Amino acid sequence: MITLLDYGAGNVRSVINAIESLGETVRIVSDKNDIITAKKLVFPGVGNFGSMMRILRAKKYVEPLRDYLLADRPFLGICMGLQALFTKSEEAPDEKGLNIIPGVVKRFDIDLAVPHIGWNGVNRCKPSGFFNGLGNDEKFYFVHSYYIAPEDEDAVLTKTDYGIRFVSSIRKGNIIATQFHPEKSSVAGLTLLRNFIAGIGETDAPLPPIGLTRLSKRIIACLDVRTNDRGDLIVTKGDQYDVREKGNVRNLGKPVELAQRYYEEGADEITFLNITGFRAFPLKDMPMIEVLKLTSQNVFVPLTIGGGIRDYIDKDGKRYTPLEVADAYFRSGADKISIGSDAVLIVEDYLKTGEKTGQSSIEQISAVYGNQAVVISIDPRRVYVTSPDATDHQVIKTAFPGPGGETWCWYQCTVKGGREGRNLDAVTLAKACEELGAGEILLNCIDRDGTNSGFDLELINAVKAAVTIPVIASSGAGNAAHFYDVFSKTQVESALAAGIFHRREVPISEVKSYLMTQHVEIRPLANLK
Ligand code: 1PR
Repeated sequence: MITLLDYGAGNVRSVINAIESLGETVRIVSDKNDIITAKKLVFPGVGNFGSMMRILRAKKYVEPLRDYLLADRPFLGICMGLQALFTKSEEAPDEKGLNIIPGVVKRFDIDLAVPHIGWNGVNRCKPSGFFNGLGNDEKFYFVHSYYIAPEDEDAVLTKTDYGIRFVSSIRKGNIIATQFHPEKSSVAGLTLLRNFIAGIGETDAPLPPIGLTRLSKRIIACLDVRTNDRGDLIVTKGDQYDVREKGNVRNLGKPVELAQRYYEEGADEITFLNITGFRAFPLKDMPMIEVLKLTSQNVFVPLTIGGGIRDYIDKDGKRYTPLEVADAYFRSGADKISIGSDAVLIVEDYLKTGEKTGQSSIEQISAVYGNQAVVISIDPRRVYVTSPDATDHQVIKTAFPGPGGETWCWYQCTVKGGREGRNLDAVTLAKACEELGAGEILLNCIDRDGTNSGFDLELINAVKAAVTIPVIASSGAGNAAHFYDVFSKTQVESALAAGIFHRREVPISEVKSYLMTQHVEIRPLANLK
C-alpha cells in the first residue's frame, strides 16, 4: 500500500494511475495520522511553492511530514514534492520549506525558454537501485521554472543540463525525490516507480560517464474532439477549421482509443481540444472529464485539455470560475489546460488598462497550478496589408504575397473556433498572456490547418521572438520533413499535428526516425512491450 499526499494542486490522478498500473493500491492522505502511519509515502505536486507550503501548514501536515522524513522512512517526492524538502524558495521568499535538505530553490536565469518543459536526460552522480533496469540514455519529463540548489553535494543523485547544470534528483537514505515526473515519463518513469515500490536497494553497476544532457524536441498528437450530429463524442479534423464534409462532422475515431494509439506510437504529449467547448458549460455532462479519466489510466505522457475554460453562470444563476473548471480537469488526469477564446477577451481588457486584475482564468489557474500548467491556444488568421503603416498591429514582411501582391501581413486572433475575428494580433496576444502568467503557447494557424502544406514559419518566428515561454508549432504538417523545417528554421520547442496522424499518412515513428537522421534531438521511441 502506497500512501499519497495530495495537497490539492496538480495531477495526482496520474500518479495514482501509474502506481495502480504496477499492481499497487493507493491510499490518499486525509489527515495527519495517515502520514504518521504510512509505510511508503509519495508526495507529488506542481504549482507554486508558497501556496503549497501554506496548504501543508493549514492542514497541519508540516510536523508529521518532517517527523516522517527525519525518521528516514521511504519517501518519493516528485517536482514540488522535491522542492518542499529544501530550506526556502525564491518563488515565495517569505515561506519556509521543510528544511530536510539544506539549500534554496532558485528560478532559472538562462537564455532558454522557461519553464523547462519536455523530455531531458539525467547524469547519474552516484549509484542507486532506483535506476535498475534503465539504460543511460533514458529521458524523463520535466516541467518547472525553478530548480534546487542543495548546499552540499551529498544528496545529489542526478544532474541535468538546461542552460546550466542543475540537480534533477536527490537521494538521502530512504528519501528520494525527482524534479522530473516519473508518472509522465512513459515506460522509463514506470520503471523508477516500480523500483521505489520494490524498495530501493544499492547497486554495484558502475556509473556511466557524465555527458551533456539535451532537451528533446517534442512531437505532440492533437485530438480535436466534439459530438457529431448523432451525439457521439468523436475525434474530428477540419480543413482550415471546417470540420464538415458533405454536411456531416468528419469522424476520425474515438478519443480514448486514439490517445492510446499515439502513446504507443511514441507521442511525447497528447492534447485534447474540446472544439465546441465555447458553446456549453463543460462540466454539465462532462464528456471530456470521462475521456481524461480513461486516457490517463493507461497513457503515461503529459495530457493537455482545452476548450471552454472560462467563467460560467448556469441556468440557476450559480457561477463557476475558470479555476473550478480547470480543477475538474486536473483532478481527472490533465497536466495542463489550454485557454483559447477567453485568453483573447482577457488580453483585450488587459491592454485597455495595463493592469492585472488577478481574476482572469490565466492568472487564477497559474497562481494555483503554476505557469507551466497554463497553455494559450491561439487561432490566428493571416490579414494582408499593403504597408506596415496600414495597420496598428504587429506586422511581418512575408515571402508569400497576398492576392493583391501585398507583402505585409498581420495575424488576426479569432475566438469561438475561428468563427469571430477580433481586433488583436497573435504576437501581442502571446506577449500579454506571458505577462499574465501563461507558461506555453500553442500556436495554430487557420490558413495552414489541415492543408498538409507545412507549418507557417513566418508566424512561428514572429511569435517565438516575442516571448520567453515555450511555443508549440501547430497546423499544416504534411510530412516528416515539415517537422525538420520547423525545428531547423525556428526556435520552437515542440510541434503538433493532427490530420497526418489520424489518417495514418505519416506515423509518429516515421517523424521521429527522420528527425533522428537529421540529428534533431528527440526522445527515442518507447518500447512499451
Ligand atoms: O476557445 O478556449 O473554447 O478553446 C477551443 C479550442 O478548440 C481552441 O484551442 C481551438 O484551437 C480549438 N478549435 C476550435 N474549433 C476548431 C476547429 O477546428 N473547428 N480546432 C478547433 C483547432 C487546431 C489544431 C489542429 C492543428 C493541427 N484545431 O489544434 O489540431 O491545426 O492540424 P493539422 O496537423 O491537421 O494541420 P476555447
